Amino acid sequence: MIEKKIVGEKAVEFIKDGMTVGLGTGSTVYYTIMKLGQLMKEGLSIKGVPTSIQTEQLANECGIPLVTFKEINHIDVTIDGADEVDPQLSLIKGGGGALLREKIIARAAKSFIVVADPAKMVDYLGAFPLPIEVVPFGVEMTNKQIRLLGAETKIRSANNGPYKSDNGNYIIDAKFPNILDPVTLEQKLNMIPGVVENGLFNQMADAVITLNADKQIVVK
Ligand code: ABF
Repeated sequence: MIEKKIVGEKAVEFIKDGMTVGLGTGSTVYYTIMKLGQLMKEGLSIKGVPTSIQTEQLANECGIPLVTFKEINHIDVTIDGADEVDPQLSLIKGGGGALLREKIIARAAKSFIVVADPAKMVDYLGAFPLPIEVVPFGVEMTNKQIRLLGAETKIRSANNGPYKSDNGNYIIDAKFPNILDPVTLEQKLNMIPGVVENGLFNQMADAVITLNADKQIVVK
């Protein structure tokens, strides 16, 4: 999709020589990482912190050296995609299953930049089922507790049973009606025993790169 390439590649303008960069996961930030790989061949020097095993492999292929939190105190800029973005720049993330590492790496960054094709821009969050990472133990009970908050839920499945995140956990996809108060919902979900993290990213994004109706790049 050309929109993903345009916004993904635009994000490299936020990266300066010598930075430590949080590398997101998904089909939009793919283009950011590919472009960073190209720029490194032309002399840019950065280090990356990957949000998933998939991104770790891509960064290796692109020649981006990787570091862990043992070696750094902070990340300069994290760039990542989103499944939905509302007008306050609250996000739903985790469609790709990497939300926990994505949130840790977004929080660790001085600046968090989101790359989102226009289809991701919504008035209210919630049409996209909210991904929630849960520990396998007691998943049936955790699922019930999430439903009590008003969601229809599904334990995400893969080919051979439940989908497993890079952290060995399950993902519950929770379809809420329009999420009018994402801040409160994020907190309520994380108070349920068994929930590790949820895909609501509130008051975290510093900027969102997208396209307007005339297909022009806009930074919100
Ligand atoms: C990741 O990539 C996820 O949090 C989200 O599910 C996805 C974004 O979608 P896309 O693949 O369209 O960039 O950031």
